[in-house]
Amino acid sequence: MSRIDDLKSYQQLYQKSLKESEKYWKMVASDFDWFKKWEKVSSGDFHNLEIKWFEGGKTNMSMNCLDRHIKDPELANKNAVIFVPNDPSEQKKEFTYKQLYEQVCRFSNVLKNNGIKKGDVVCFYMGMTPELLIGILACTRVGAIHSVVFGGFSAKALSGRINDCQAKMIITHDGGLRGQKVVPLKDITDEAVKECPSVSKVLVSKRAHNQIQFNSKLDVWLEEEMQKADTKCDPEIMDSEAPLFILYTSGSTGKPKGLLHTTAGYMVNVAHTFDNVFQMEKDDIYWCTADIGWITGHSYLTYGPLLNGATTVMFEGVPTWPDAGRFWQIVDEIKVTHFYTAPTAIRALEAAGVEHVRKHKLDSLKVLGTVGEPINEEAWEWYNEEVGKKRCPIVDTWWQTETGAIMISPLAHITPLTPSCATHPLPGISPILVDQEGKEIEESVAEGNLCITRPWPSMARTIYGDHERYRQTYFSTYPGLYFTGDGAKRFQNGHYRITGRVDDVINVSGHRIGTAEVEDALDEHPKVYESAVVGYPHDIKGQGIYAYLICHKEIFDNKDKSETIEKLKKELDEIVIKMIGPIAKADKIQIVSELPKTRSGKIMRRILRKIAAQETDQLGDTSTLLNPEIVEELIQGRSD
Ligand code: 7RM
Repeated sequence: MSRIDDLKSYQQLYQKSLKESEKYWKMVASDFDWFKKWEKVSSGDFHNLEIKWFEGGKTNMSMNCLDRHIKDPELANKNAVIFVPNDPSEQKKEFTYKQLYEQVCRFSNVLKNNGIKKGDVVCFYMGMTPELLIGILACTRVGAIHSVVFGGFSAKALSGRINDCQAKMIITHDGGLRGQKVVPLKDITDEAVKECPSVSKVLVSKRAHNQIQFNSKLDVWLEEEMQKADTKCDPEIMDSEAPLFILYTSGSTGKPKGLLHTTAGYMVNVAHTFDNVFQMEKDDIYWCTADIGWITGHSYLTYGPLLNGATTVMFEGVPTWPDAGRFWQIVDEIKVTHFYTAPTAIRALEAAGVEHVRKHKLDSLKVLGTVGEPINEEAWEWYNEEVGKKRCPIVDTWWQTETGAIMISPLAHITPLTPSCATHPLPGISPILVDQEGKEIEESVAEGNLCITRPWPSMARTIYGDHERYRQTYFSTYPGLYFTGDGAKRFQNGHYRITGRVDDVINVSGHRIGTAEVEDALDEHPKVYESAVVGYPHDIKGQGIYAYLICHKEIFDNKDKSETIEKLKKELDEIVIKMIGPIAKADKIQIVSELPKTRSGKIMRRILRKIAAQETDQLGDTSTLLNPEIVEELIQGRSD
C-alpha cells in the first residue's frame, strides 16, 4: 500500500507527487481493481479544461468498494457499515462487507428492473438510513449517475435540481426521522415531482410509517422490489471518465451548480486521502457525522472508508436528541476510534454544557477530525481537551464539493499541529496564494486568495450541462489557476490556515449558502423591493445570515415596532423555507431606506458586512459611494 507513515516520507512523497506526478498516481492507482488498465495517467489543464485522469482505463466503483474486499474471507466478514438509528432504543444494524455486497447487488437489480440504464440519473431524497448508502453504491454498480439532495431542502429546491439533471427516478422515504421530528419526505417529493416531467418512477422506502399518498402510476415500494430482486449483479464496465455523481452546491451567483464527478480519479484520490489523513488500523471504527446529502457524506462516510475496507458508522439522528450527549454515548457504545464532524456541531455541544461530554469515557477515541468551515481556536481547544482528552490528534481538513477529496490537512499522528490550521497540502495538490491582481505571493509568510495551480484526480470535471459556467466560476478570476473562493494565511513552516470565503457565499453551520439565492427568495415577498444578504460572525453557526431590506412604505414607517418586524420575519421565513429550506432563513433583518451603492450601481457589500459584524470602526473608505449619507442610518438601525 502507498500510505505515508512519517513526516519524512510525507515530504518525499509530496515532492514526488508533483515532480513525478504520473509515476506517483500510477503507484496509487495500482492498489485498485481494473477491468482494463489506463493508457494515460493524466491530461488536460486549467486553460483547455479538458481534464482527464486514467484515460482508457475501465473500472467500477462498487466493485472496488465491495467485490475487491470480499475475496478476502476475513474482510468479507468484517463490518462495513454500522447503522445507528435515530431512536436510541431501536436496535443498531450491522452489515458485513459480504452482506453489504448482497444488498447492493439486490438494489442494483431493483434499479435495472425499474428501467434504469447506464448513464441515467437517479435522484435520492432520503433520510440517513442504509438504503441511501446502498442505493448510491448500486447506482455506481449499474453505471447510473446519482444525485443526492439533502433531506432538508424544500420541494422547490428538489424539483429545481431534478429538472437540471433530468433525473429519471427519485428514491425517497415515507418520512425521515430526526430527533422527535418526522420530515415528510414523500409529501415533499410528491409536490416536487408534479413539476418534473423527466421522472417516471418514485421508489419509496418505509421508515417513519407516516401517512402518505401512494400514487400507483408512479410509486413503487422499495422493500417489495428488494425482496423480489436477485442477490447477484455484475458490475458494469465503466470508463475512467464516466460520470459517477452530480452534487449541487451554492455559489456566489445564480442557481446552485451541479458539480460532476467522474469515476477513476475520484475513486483513487478519495481512497488515498482517507488512508493518509485518518491513518486507520485494522479493527478501528470510523464515524463521520455528515449527511450523505453533502460531499463529506459522499467522500468520507461512504466511498473513502469502503474503498479502504474500513468500518463506517452511519447515524440517522441529530446531535442534541434525546440530549446533547448523544454523540458521546454512541462513541462509547460502539467504541468509535475515529470521529469526524463539523466545527458548528462542536460549538453547539460545547454550549450545551460540559457535563454531557464528561458523563462519557470516550477512551476508544484515537483521532478527531473537523471539516466544513474554519474552526476557531476556542472550539479547537475544547474538542482537544474535552473530547480527545489531549490524547488525539485533530485533523482539520480543508476541501470543497468541487475538489472531491481533502486538499489541505494534517496526517493523523504524523503532522505537528497548530490549533485552527489545516496545515499542509496532500499529495498532488499545489496551493498558492495570490493577491487581488492575481499575482502569486512568493513570501513564505503571507495572506491572500487560495488557488490551486494544477489539476488533481478528484476534481469536478464540469458543472453539469454548463461547461462555460464552470470556466467562468473557477478559472476566469485568475486565468490558469483554480480559484477556491477562500482566503488563507501561510506561515513560516509552509502551513496554511483557511480564513473563510472571500466571495458572496455564506457558510452557515458548515452549509454553503449563496447570498444571491437568499436574496431571490426574500425578493419574492410582495412588500420587499430589494434585499442584500451578508454573513456575520455567529457563536454557534460560524456565520449567521443578515438581511438588509428595502420595503414598502407601510413597513418602513413602522419599522421600529416589534410586531411589524416579527410579522415580516415570519412571512420571510416561510418564503425561504419554501424556496430553499430552513437552513437559509435569515437570522437578522433590518429595514433600510437605501442600500450603499457605488456609482456603477453595485451594492457595496463590504460595508454591509462590517455593519452586520458590528465592526463599524473599520468601515474603510465610503467616499466612493453614490449615497455616503446612508451609512449612518444603517449603523443606527442595526439589528442586534
Ligand atoms: C467539505 C466541504 C466548502 C467550503 C470551503 C471553505 C469551507 C471546508 C474547511 C473550510 C476552513 C476547513 N465542502 N471549509 N473545510 N474552511 N477550514 N477545514 O465543506 O463545498 O460544502 O464547502 O467550506 O470555505 O470553500 S463544501
